[in-house]
Amino acid sequence: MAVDDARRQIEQRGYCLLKGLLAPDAAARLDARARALMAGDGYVNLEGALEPIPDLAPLCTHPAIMDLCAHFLGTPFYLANNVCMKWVQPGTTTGGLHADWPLGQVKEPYPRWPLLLQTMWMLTDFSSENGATCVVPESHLWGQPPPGRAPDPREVAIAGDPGDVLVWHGALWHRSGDNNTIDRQRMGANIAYIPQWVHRPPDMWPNIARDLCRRFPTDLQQLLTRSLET
Ligand SMILES: O=C(O)CCC(=O)C(=O)O
Repeated sequence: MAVDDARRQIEQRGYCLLKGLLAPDAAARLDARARALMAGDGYVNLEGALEPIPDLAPLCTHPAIMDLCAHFLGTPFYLANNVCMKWVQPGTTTGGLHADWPLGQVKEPYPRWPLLLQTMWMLTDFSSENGATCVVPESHLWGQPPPGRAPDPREVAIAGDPGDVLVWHGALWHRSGDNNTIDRQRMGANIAYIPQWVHRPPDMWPNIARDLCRRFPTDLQQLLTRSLET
């Protein structure tokens, strides 16, 4: 998708789907690596996944994502969550509808510009059957959070292939979908970015060891400036 179309879709609908940013075999390798580190039932998160899986580094600085971050957040911008793997296992029921932090701590009506830009790298296929992220188009323009956590009749499940990336405005109402299959996993790498003027609470997401950070390319080191262990 042309960069202008991606920007326009995020402005107007609150999200866009970028196709094929990662090769399917690379997506499959990251999925396998994550699953080996994750345990539990239902919807399992691995917060701060960049530290145990440094191969996620190129996803954090992909040029198409950097362009959208610079456009919507201004420069400099920073990583917020240092990658969270999000695994929806077969038989998992719905995640609650929400808008993302720091909304909830911000006076309504919410601003039209994003306080957080979100991405979900699809490492498996995403479908309405296996728990694709569901979004309510244009809800980022409504200036408020959803009235409750129940699914919304206006929502759509964003289907995609391994290597595709869903990008959304942090005020867009969204949730993880149900996985109604008996055997199809859904794994995503969720990477969130904040503008310079939004401060990342030090205990909200895992930080990154300084030694590891120094081994990353300089553009990623810059994005991690706010996330270093003390
Ligand atoms: O896992 C998903 O599809 C949704 C993720 C989500 O709700 C979030 O990152 O805020």
